Amino acid sequence: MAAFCKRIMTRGIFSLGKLQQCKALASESSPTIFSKIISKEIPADILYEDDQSLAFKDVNPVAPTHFLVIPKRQIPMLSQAKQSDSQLLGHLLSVAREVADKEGLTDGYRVVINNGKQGCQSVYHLHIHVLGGRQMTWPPG
Ligand code: TR5
Repeated sequence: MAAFCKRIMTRGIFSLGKLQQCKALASESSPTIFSKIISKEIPADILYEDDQSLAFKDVNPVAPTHFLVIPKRQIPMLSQAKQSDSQLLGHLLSVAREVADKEGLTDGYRVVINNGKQGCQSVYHLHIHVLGGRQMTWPPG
């Protein structure tokens, strides 16, 4: 699909429907602000880093403790993760637990992945939200 999109967008021969699909694909697979945080072009409050992952404080926290765990390799969203990403996905959860411990979230915390439009995802680089330091409610909005 990506090669097809490149072809029709560079040649300018396309149907409107296909163009919309290609634009959506482009925004979901393009590097995001998180790539610049990984490369340190943009500063972030980094809590943990290893060769596969990074954890940093959310710039717009919705809880007293709110940090994100991301893979360094860009997977746009959970629904695009492959079977071969299983180890990495497990690792991200493990990092979330380790950083939550370090941040002192001893009374519990919430782990969230927003996926796609209806999941309210705004940055198309897979990330795990970890929220804590206050009583959560259910269901979420
Ligand atoms: O809505 P989703 O699940 O995609 O979450 C994206 C999260 O990224 C939001 O909670 C934002 O507050 C957070 N975010 C966005 C930016 C940003 C960030 N966290 C840390 N640092 C950030 N920078 C430097 N720039 C952002 N645009």
